[in-house]
Formats: sequence, structure tokens, C-alpha cells
Amino acid sequence: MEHEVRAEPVNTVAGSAGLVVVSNRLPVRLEEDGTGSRWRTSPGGLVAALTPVLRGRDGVWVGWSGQPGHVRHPATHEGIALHAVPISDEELDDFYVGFSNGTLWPLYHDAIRSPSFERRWWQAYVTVNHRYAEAAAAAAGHGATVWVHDYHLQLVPMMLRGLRPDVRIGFFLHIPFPPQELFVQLPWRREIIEGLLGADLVGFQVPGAASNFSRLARRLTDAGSAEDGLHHDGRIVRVGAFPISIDAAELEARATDPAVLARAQGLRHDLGDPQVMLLGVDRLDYTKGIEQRVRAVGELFEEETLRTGEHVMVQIAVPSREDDAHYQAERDDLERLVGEVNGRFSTVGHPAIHYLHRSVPFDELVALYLAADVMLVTPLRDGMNLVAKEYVTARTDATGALVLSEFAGAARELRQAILVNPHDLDGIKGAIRLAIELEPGDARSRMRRLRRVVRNADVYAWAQSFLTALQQRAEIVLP
Ligand code: ADQ
Repeated sequence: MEHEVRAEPVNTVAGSAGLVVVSNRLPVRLEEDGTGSRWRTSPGGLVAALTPVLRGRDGVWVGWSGQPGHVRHPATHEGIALHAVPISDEELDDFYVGFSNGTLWPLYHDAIRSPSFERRWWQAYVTVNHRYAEAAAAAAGHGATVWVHDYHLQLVPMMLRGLRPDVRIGFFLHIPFPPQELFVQLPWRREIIEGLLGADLVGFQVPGAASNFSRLARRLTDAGSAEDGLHHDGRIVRVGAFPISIDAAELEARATDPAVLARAQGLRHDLGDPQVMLLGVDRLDYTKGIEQRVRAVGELFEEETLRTGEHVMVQIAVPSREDDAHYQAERDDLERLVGEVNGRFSTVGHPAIHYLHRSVPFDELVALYLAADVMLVTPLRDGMNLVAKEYVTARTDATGALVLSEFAGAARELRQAILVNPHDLDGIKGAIRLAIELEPGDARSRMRRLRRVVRNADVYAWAQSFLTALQQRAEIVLP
């Protein structure tokens, strides 16, 4: 059964913002410390990149506060007005845990886990998307630009266009967009495509995702090909790839800070001054390929390519979506595996793998990047993967080696990494061997080229290129 999700224009009173960013979460979050709780800036390049742009254009950020129901939150943050979208406990289960992370997340990541298709979850997705669209409509000034982010909000562009035909709408998807064979499983496939077609510009991390979307739009709706995109409903919808990046200058500043450098040395010392330190840093997510990576490292210890005391692996796994059964199972399996490898190969005082299931402060993360000789980024599928870009940026002396999955969006740009198929255990082992044995001159020249790629395309350039493309939307309306 197909569902009507189109929003009718209403007499919305326009706000005054020139630029509205709409994302699942607001750029602030409530953090507890010993003395109580306070609102702090959420970490990440997206917030850093968009804050100055919003400030310059009477900006408003629309998003969820991170707490169920109506909560008091700061009215502004660094000069940007914050408009919270309330979400109830039950809606969080159905819209967020359910449709966003139980249906879309696995479906868009190659169905590594089976997506669940629940009609109740879909209904909540429609309801909550409509609430975000109404909040954006109420905030935007006449002719404003609205930039909608990510898979939680794919219906917002079309709903917002129904409410506010005068605004310019951009949408950016941070995760992969799947090929037709997978996407067509979705019972609400046409509605999602039509939701996205409400935008003037639909951006993806890589060109492959953009062409998956264009092909599906032509197949499932009456959209036709146009230069740089599609025509649909008498409008041009531009479609393109805008690979996201990091705040490279900020990261380099942290990576050259004497205290961070000293901490990196201290970390190596604490690890027993190994010859080679291998590092993995990921959200604990089944898409990140952590298990395959640990398995490969375990086999290398078994074959004595890696030797305890001389070689050590550190794996940081940031807790994520812990109320989801798939994530609980992933954690259990990973912890059992790490325990097995350590049980077999650790010696007293020298674990083979140091496993930390927690988030670490940014400076500590940078110190880990500086301490690591080999960085292992082996997701089974990833929209971009910022950890890869962060590692090479932190290596200001151009040492170190990056082992990178072919299936991370970052692999399109970071061609000088040691690229691997993350499903191929022997391939991962070969890549780790190569990374350890890389001739120093070769390693340096690779790292220099990798660093140049990120420096020349940082997150500020990314935001600018998307917003510039959005301003240049075709003004011609088809007859
Ligand atoms: P994520 O799946 O969350 O993002 P990623 O791109 O690697 O993945 O970003 C993770 C961020 O979290 C990095 O900036 C990293 O520094 C930080 N982080 C990781 N481990 C940490 C730790 N232990 N402590 C503190 N911080 C940590 C989604 C998509 C990606 C896409 C991004 C941005 O899945 O493919 O690259 O959005 O578009």
C-alpha cells in the first residue's frame, strides 16, 4: 500500500532566518559532569563548519535536543538561534531506533544486517519528518536557504516545499545511497525518493551514490534526466557528489601542540615502547568491520608476523546505539573475540590488543593518531569515514601508514592509502604486512600526498561548495 505523505501549503508565518540548517540533532548536547549537567557544543566537523556560515546569515539550526519531550535548551549557541523539535519517548523508539536505525541504516549499508520493515515505524517517520519540516518552515525568512541533513529526514525536502514554495532547499546524505537491487526492497521506496526530489540540490558523498539515486528516481517516479540532475514536477533537481571532510587546520594545530605530542610519546611508553602500534578508532557499529580487522590481527599473531611486546594493537570502540539488539550482539561478539586473541597471545604486562569501549577526548584521540604507526580503517561500507582523514592530517611529519577499506567513501580521494577489501581476511593481513614493511621513503611520499588531499579539501570548502551549488540552482522552470 502506498501512502500519501505530501504536505499542503499552510498559512505559515515566515521567520527571518537567511539560512536554516535542519539535522536530527541540534549542535549542542547536554553533558553530565560531577557538578551537574550543562549544554556543550557537539563534537564534529559539521558543527564547526556550519557555525560561521550560519552566524553570517542570521542562521537558525533546527534539530532535536537529545532529550525526550519538551526540554529547556539554550536559545542561541555561538550566535546561532536554536529551534528544538520535540520528540516523545515512543516516537524515539519508532522514528529513531526503529525506522532510521533499524530500517534505513542497514538497508543503506549493503544490508550487512537485515533491515526490518515495520509499518508503525514508517508512520512515526512521516509524523516526525513533518514536524521538522514545519519547524524549518516557521524559521525560514522569505526566499531563505534551507539545508537538510541525513537519512533521518529524507521526507523533509518535499514536505517543506509544500509548506514554503519560496525557499531554496538543499539535502545532503551523510551515509551511502544503496543500489537499486537493495533500495527497491523498501515498501516506501517511492515516498522516500519523492521526499528527496523536493530539494533543489541533492548531495551525496560519492558519485556512485548520486547515480544510484538518479537511476531510482527515473525508475520509481516520473523524473527525467536533465543536465547535472533531474527534472521533476516542472523543476530542476540537481544531483551531485560533495565529499565531506574535516577541520584540517584545527586538527593540525592540535597535532603540533607540545602537550599532545608529549601525550603521544607517553602513550607509546605506556604500551611498552613497541616497534609497531596498530590503531583502530570507530563507533561500535556492525558496518565498521572491527571484527574482521581483529580476526586478521589475531591470525598475524598466530603466524608470528606480529609478536607480542614488539607489536600491539589499540582498538577504541565508541559506545553507540546501545539499546539496539544488533549493536549489543556486535559488542558481545567483538569482546569475545578480543578476549580470545588476548587469551592466546598476550603475555603478562603485554596484551596483544588493548580494547577500550568508550569515547575519548579529542586531544587524546589526536595523541593516539600521533602514536600509531599503522591506522586500520576497514569498514564494510561507510559513507565517507572521517577517521581516515583525521589520521593523515595528524601525521604532520608524514610518517605512518593508512590501511583503508575500498568500501569507505574516503577511498575515492585517499588513493595513496593501502586499499583493501574488508571482507577478504587474507587481503587485510597482506595490507597490514605491507604497511609495517613499507620502505620509509615510499611511506613518506604516500603520506604527503594523502595529507595534501585533505588539506586542499577541508570541511569549510565542502560547506562552501554545497552552498554555492545550491545558490546556482537553475532558475529556469520547465513549461
Ligand atoms: P560516523 O559513522 O559516525 O559518521 P566517521 O566519519 O568515522 O563515522 O566519524 C566519526 C567521528 O567521531 C570522527 O570525527 C571521530 O573523530 C569521532 N570519534 C571516533 N571515535 C572517537 C572516540 N573514541 N572518541 C571521540 N571521538 C571519536 C557518519 C557516516 C560517515 C561520514 C560521517 C560524516 O557514517 O561515513 O563520514 O557521518 O558525514
